[in-house]
Amino acid sequence: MPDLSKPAVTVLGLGDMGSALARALLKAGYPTTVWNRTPEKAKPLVEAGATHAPTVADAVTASRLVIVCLLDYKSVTDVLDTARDALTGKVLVNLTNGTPGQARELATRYDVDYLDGGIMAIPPMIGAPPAFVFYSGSRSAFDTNKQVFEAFGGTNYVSTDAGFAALYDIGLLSGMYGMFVGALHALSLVTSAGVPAQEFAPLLKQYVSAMLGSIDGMAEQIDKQDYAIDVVSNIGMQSEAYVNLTLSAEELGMSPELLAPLGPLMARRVADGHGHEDIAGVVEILKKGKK
Ligand code: FVH
Repeated sequence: MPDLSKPAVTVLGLGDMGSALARALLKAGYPTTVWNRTPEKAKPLVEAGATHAPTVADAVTASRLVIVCLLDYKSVTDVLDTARDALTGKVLVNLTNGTPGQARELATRYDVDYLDGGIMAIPPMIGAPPAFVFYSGSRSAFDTNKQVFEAFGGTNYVSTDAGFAALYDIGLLSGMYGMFVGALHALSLVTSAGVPAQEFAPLLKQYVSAMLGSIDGMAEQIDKQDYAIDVVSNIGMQSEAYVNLTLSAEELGMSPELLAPLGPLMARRVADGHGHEDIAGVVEILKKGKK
């Protein structure tokens, strides 16, 4: 049963993530109204105590706090444009994945108190401590509703700039996909040579975990724009060794295309006279864009 002393919350979008968010709100006792393009997806939530609204405008009208979690920004504006008037004066929290620029645009599209969010969890994690969400945008909207957001997991407010939650989200996803790139290449390499992936995986995890500490040193060098501080393995040496990653893949008849892009970037840095410095200096090439 919802606790009527708690603020009402509306959730627009009942995909895997929207449903998990609505379920967490219900579990925490918040009176929850839900809407989804395909209304059948509301059924299990209604059985768990949610109210189903037939239209977006009805759903928005039901609560001061409106949370939207749809596939992409196009679906968000398609849905919210149908309820412009009803949105006026509401707190709108957008937890849809997008770019910082998209978040900033959405922040000014409607007459709302806007918060953007980046969910750092998969749906089954929602509601438990390892899950957390980056928030940015209206500080007062965050402070007023922080307790509600705690139903989803940890809260991390990063900036009044609405684009920053997406920035931090994409930053962490970049690290995750970088790890996936290395792991997929490594497992492809060893299995091409007949070594079972499951036999090699513990070694991979042990080595990658040990290397994680190097992120702190890189961050210091990048902030100081000094890639000669505490150099352990200079990029000149690493650039030569990196060629062997591609050659080994080719010897085994596998494609080196996942890992290949870093090689020419390292070689450029060496050619520019930075061979004695650390690999972190590659960011200086990346930050200049595609020149
Ligand atoms: N699931 C995950 O692991 C990740 C974790 C981190 C955050 N992401 C982002 O969360 C957004 C929603 O993801 P999702 O997992 O809920 O996605 P789906 O299960 O595919 O549900 C998509 C919902 O969007 C609705 N929808 C799509 N297009 C439209 C449209 N043109 N108009 C109205 N609604 C639309 C869809 O409706 P329906 O198909 O059920 O009718 C679902 O409600 C996403 O940004 C992730 O990147 C998830």
